[in-house]
Formats: sequence, structure tokens, C-alpha cells
Amino acid sequence: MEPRTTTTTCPLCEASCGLTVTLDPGGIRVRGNDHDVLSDGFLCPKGASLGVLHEDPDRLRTPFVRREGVLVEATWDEAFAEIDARLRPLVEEHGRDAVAIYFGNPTAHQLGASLYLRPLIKALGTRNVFSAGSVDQIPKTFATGYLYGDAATIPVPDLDRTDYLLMIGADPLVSNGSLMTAPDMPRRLARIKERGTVVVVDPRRTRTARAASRHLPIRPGTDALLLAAMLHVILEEGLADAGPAARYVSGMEALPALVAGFEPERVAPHTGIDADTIRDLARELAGAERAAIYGRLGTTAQRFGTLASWLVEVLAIVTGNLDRPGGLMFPLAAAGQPNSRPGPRRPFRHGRWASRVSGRPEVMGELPVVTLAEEILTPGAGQVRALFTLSGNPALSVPNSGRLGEALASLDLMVSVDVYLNETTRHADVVLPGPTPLERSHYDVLLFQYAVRNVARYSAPVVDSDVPPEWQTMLRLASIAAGAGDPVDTAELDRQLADAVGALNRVEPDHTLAGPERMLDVLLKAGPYSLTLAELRGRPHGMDLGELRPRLPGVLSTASGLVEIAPESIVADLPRLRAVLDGDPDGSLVLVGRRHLRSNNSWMHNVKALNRAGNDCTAQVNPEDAARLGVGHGDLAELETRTGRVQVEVEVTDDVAPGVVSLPHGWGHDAGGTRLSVASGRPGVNSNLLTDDLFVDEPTGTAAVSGVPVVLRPVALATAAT
Ligand SMILES: Nc1nc2c(c(=O)[nH]1)N[C@H]1C(S)=C(S)[C@@H](COP(=O)(O)OP(=O)(O)OC[C@H]3O[C@@H](n4cnc5c(=O)[nH]c(N)nc54)[C@H](O)[C@@H]3O)O[C@H]1N2
Ligand SMILES: Nc1nc2c(c(=O)[nH]1)N[C@H]1C(S)=C(S)[C@@H](COP(=O)(O)OP(=O)(O)OC[C@H]3O[C@@H](n4cnc5c(=O)[nH]c(N)nc54)[C@H](O)[C@@H]3O)O[C@H]1N2
Ligand code: SF4
Ligand SMILES: [Mo]
Repeated sequence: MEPRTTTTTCPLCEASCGLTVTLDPGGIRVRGNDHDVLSDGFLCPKGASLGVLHEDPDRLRTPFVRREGVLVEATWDEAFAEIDARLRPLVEEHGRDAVAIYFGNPTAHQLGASLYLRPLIKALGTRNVFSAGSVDQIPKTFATGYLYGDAATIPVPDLDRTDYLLMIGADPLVSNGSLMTAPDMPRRLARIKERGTVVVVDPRRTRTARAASRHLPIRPGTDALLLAAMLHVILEEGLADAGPAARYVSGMEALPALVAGFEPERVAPHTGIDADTIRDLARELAGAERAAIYGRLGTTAQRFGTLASWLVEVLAIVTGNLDRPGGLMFPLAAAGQPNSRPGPRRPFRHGRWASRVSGRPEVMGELPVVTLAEEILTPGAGQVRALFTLSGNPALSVPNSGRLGEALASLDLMVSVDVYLNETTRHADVVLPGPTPLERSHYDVLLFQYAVRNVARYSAPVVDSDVPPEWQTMLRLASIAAGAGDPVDTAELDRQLADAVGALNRVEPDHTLAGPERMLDVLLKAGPYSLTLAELRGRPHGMDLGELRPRLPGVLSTASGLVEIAPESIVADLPRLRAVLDGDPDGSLVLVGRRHLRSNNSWMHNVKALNRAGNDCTAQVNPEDAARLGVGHGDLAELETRTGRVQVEVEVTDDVAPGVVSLPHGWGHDAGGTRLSVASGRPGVNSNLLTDDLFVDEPTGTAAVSGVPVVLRPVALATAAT
């Protein structure tokens, strides 16, 4: 075999790196693509492992169906027949809401899954829609939804032109960025530092914090206090100046009253950041020529996620940094971006329905996943009895996963579309695999909406597959869910869908194409650059569409047509924040997470080259706390919260602030009935046994995985006590 080199797109994280793949008899070699318009040769260890992932013998290649309690291999027709036979009577007897769906993180990273998800959800016709988003970014999309009119209208830091970057609760040198598609963060951050300043606010001294100009450790969960105090300073000292964006902003006059009382001096003891530092930070941000402020997971998956996310935007606006080069800007994506579609759009709203048991409101068509277990376990009309999971591992990803595990085991029917038999899919009655990243085409419809430079890039499959593409699997599931049964003519169903998408976008679909390619072609043609798939096929290194440009006011879709800076649904949560300020500073021990460059949430621990020393599931404890609690480096400790306990090795390090214990998520691969030979040999513990389904960002019900009160004791004592 002659070596063959082609390009592809890495679908593993939001950076969307362009890669080259060389196939030769010696195996698959993956490198960064030096000619790529966005990533310019960058790749990380995960991307480099795409070949190993492709060849992982544990990876599922055929469906599995549960027969007499055991998952056994089945044909595709048998698997769909089983789903049809079991779903139909269940829906007839209990109604559509008895079926829930959970979709996980990789759904956003797959062309097929991202375009065919909505049709599947529609066919299911259930209100019980859940996703990893409610353990992640929803507070941010909620805030931007109300401010700018659409949950998908999120401005990104204009990294390549800013000279002051304030980063809060984000570790992009490890995560490679999120809601900010920007490959090669090391280089981008280094360049900002050459031009100016990078400040990181994080309870841990992260890789990003080390690379920054300054690191401010903060008490977990208090970012909204810090940001409110900064806003207080800016308003009080007359530093507010929204600049040219001012004429597109309504409600500015409400701000002083909203942050009254949040003086730096009052906030300081709660945040652990002293008042002078807060004042300086506010003045610096206001005074910088071009400043960007960026809050990510540490500011969203926490108890004041909505307020913190809102304040990030407000600070950018009042310092004149919204919609200007070097500030926060709205990308103009080539395909599928709701805010670049012509014509009127409906303003964002939430709470159109609520969860059955605890009445938590719907956001973006979803219910908070912390309510999934109770929806399954609580009897009554509307009880969830069947669950579809798509590219998700909620058994490890969702708070109080002990209870969720119980709930999954009690379902009447569970169907999983997933590539591994893991902690979640081992509960399924039917498992349907999908092709590997090298076996499918790619275009980042979602992520390019958050790219720090406007780009378009299509990648064809690198190798053929004997596994049907996931969009076909999803169409067959949709047909069954809609009551139309199986087998179904997926080609005809797909054609109808393409016609519907075409009509919506006023583009005649190209029926010489099929599947996601045909839809993508429609979206590209309807998009602001009027591209075609054929054009992109001729550009394997991607197409550069230029730097970010101002988009106000056209990007807005609020009822007023303006940025609504003080939306009621958000500011209504301020009394809850004020209550913290009125109480005593909390000195108890709290849990936060951490990510590792060689992990990807829960599912890449089966790659040996990634799952090795250095990527460890340990509890990081500050030396002060370790001494006080009587644990040493390498000791086993027990961590206990309201919902669960685990025993885990302690790593004593002053990388975590006093009062903070850091345990990474996505571990705990010791469950029976999985097929993860590498991961199960180095299992770690599941941190979401400790996180609490009742500890949430109240406006959105998004899980607060960070700042969970925790008790730590040496294991010998723990044993003695029980
Ligand atoms: N404590 C704590 N909990 C957290 C977090 C945290 O920081 N701390 N982070 C949260 C965040 S941000 C997120 S996004 C969630 C993630 O939550 P999930 O999305 O539920 O979890 P993942 O680990 O990403 O699981 C992805 C699943 O998709 C499967 N998969 C991978 N590739 C494919 C594919 O090509 N096709 C199909 N069909 N399946 C595939 C994997 O086998 C795995 O089962 O976790 C959240 N949970
Ligand atoms: N290597 C790798 N890359 C990934 C992933 C992965 O698992 N591994 N997951 C992907 C996913 S799904 C996502 S959503 C993104 C997430 O991308 P990031 O948001 O960059 O992810 P994290 O590394 O979790 O960074 C969150 C930071 O917030 C800090 N933090 C915790 N609590 C608080 C708090 O209360 N306040 C403040 N200010 N900081 C706090 C944590 O210490 C952590 O450093 O990463 C993506 N990229
Ligand atoms: S940074 Fe993300 S997109 Fe780039 S190679 Fe690594 S995992 Fe893939
Ligand atoms: Mo995420």
C-alpha cells in the first residue's frame, strides 16, 4: 500500500483543529495541518490519538440487544425491530412524555448528529429532553439569550486583537477553549501577553494561570460577587462608557441600583480577593484600550452561573468592549447560524414548560438533567419509563450519579447510540454504534459560530466504514418514534427533511447530494457568504472568511431590537446573591473539578497513551488543609457530601487554594458489564457521586459541579468511625 495523506477535522474538542492523516502499512499517523486556515499546524495529544481511537478493539462495530438480561450482538434490523416492538406499546399506554432523551457532548461535534438531532427530538414529541448542556454552558446561553435575543448569539473574545484578557473559570491551555473556537491557545495567549495583559481568576493555579500575567485565586462560587463589585467600582468612579455600542443598549440606567451594596470591601471576605485588587481590576478593565472578558465552565456550572455569565457581558458592555475589535465580538458563520438568517426572529424566552416533579423551567427546549433521576424514579402520570441516550455518559457526567445509576437500572426501555459499552450504555436494552471520526465527514456547524476568526472547512471521510452513519440511525429512530415503524426508506425521509430545510432557507436542495452533505450545502448557500459544498470540497485546508467584524444591531433579536442589559429573568436572581453577601463568609471545604489535556470528559480513558501517569484521578488538597485534616501526599482519603462518598488518593499541592479540593470528573470506570479494557484497569473514582443534584444555578437548574461542600477525612479514621 502506498502511503496516502489526507486532511481531516478533529472532532474531539471545540478547537476544531485541521489535521493531516497518513495511512500506510505501518498504521495511521495524525499530525497538525500546517496549511490549515484556522489551526495552522496545531494539535494536542488527544487529536494525535485519533488513529488509536479508530483501531480500539473495544469500540463497538455492531448493535447489541439485551436478551435474557445479557447484551448480545444483533443485526441492525433486529435492533431496530426490538426498539419498535418495545417503544410502541409503551408510548400507547403512557404517552410521549414517558420517553426521555439525553444527548451528550459529542453530539455537538458531529455533522450528522448535530443536523439530525432536532428531527429526532421532534419525532419523539416529548418534553423530557435533557443534555449535558445543563451541567455546562446553559447559564451563559440563558444570559446571552436574554441580552441579545438568541441563546446562540454569544460574543467571543477577539483574541488576536485584544491587549487585555480577563479569564474567569476557564483553563483553555488544557481544555483548548470552549464557546470560543481558537486552536493553539498557547500561542494566542503568548501573543496577548506580548501586547498586554492576561489575568486569570481561578481557585486553582492552572496551566493557564501559570502562563498568565497574573493569577487571582478565588473562593469557588463567588464570581458573581467579584464581578458585581467590579461593576460597582466602574459605575461609582464614572468609568462606564459603552462607546459606539451605547446606542444599541437599553436599560443602562437600571445598573447602579442593581449593584448597590456590592462594594469591594463587602465582597472581598467572601471571594478571598481583597478590595484593592478588585478596584484595580475594575479600573484596569475599564482603562484598557481593547479588553476582552471571558467566563467559562467555572463561571457557568456553579450556583450563580446565570448572574456571573450576565455580569461578564455587562462588564464588557459598560467598558465599551462589546462589538469592537479586541473586545467581545459576534462571529459571522458561513452555515446554520440563527442570527445571520434574514427576516424577523422570535426573541429568546424560557419556562414554556416545567419538569413534572420539581417544577424546574425549560430552557432552550430542555429540562435540567439534574431532574432526570427523579423523573424516572417518581411514580405518577408522566413518569419517564424509557430513555434514549445519544453520545452521552450521564452515569458519570451528571451530579448525584449514584441516584441516576439507580434510575437508569429501573427503566422499562433504554436505547443508546454510542461507540462504547460504558457506565451508561451497560444499562441499555439496545446499543447502536456509529462510525469513528476517521470514517465520517465533518463540518463544525455549531463551533464555527463561536470561532475567533470566520472560517469554513469541510472534511470528507478518511476511510470507508461498515457502520452506518449516525444520521441514518437517527432517521430510523425518528421513524420508529413517530410511529411509522421500521424498516423505513431513510433516503425518502432524508429527502423530505432536506426539502423542509431548503424551504425554510429559501434554497433549492441539491438532490444529487444526500444526508448531512445536502443539508450543509443548503445552509452554506443560504449563509452570508453564499458558499457551496462543492467550493469547500476544493479547499481541504479550509476557507478563511476574515477577521471578526462589528455586527450590531443586526445580530440582535430581542423584542426591543436592542441589547437588553437588565433582563428581569436574570436580575430576579440578585436577591439570592445579596443573601450571600449578608451572611458570614463561608470557610468550609468545597469541591471543584479539573480537566486534563489527556482526558476528554469520561470517554477517552480507553486510549492507553492518554490514560497514564500524570493524568491522575487524585484529590488535590492544599498543604494547609492537608496538615489540618491529617492527610499526607499519597494517602487514601474519604470524601463525603450529602449525596455520596468515595475513597481516593490525596495529592498535596498549593496549586489549589486553601479550602478547595479538586477532583476531576469522568472517572469511575470500575462498574461491571462494560467493555473498556484499558479504562477499567485504571478506573479512578466518579466525582459526580459527590456532586449534588439539588445544588444548582437557580434560574436555569444547571448543575453546580463546583463549590460543593465536602468533608475530607483520612481513610483510617473514616473506617474507625463507621
Ligand atoms: N463533576 C463534573 N461533572 C461534569 C463536568 C465537570 O467539569 N465536572 N463537566 C460537564 C460537561 S462540561 C460536560 S460537556 C458533560 C459531558 O457529559 P456527557 O456528554 O454525558 O459525557 P461524555 O464523557 O462527553 O460522553 C460522551 C459519550 O459519547 C460517546 N461517544 C464518543 N464519540 C462518539 C461518537 O462518535 N458517536 C457516538 N454515538 N457516541 C460517541 C462516548 O463513548 C461517551 O459515552 O459532563 C459534565 N459533567
Ligand atoms: N483536555 C480536555 N479538554 C476539554 C474537555 C476535557 O474533558 N478535557 N472537556 C471539554 C468540555 S465538554 C468543555 S465544556 C470545556 C470546558 O472548558 P474550560 O471551561 O476551559 O474547562 P475547565 O478546565 O473545566 O476550566 C474551568 C476552570 O474553572 C475553575 N473553577 C472551578 N470553580 C470555579 C469558580 O467557582 N470560579 C472560578 N473563577 N473558577 C472556577 C476550575 O478550577 C477550572 O480551572 O473543555 C472542553 N475541552
Ligand atoms: S485541541 Fe481539540 S480539536 Fe485540536 S487536536 Fe486537540 S482535541 Fe482535537
Ligand atoms: Mo462541556
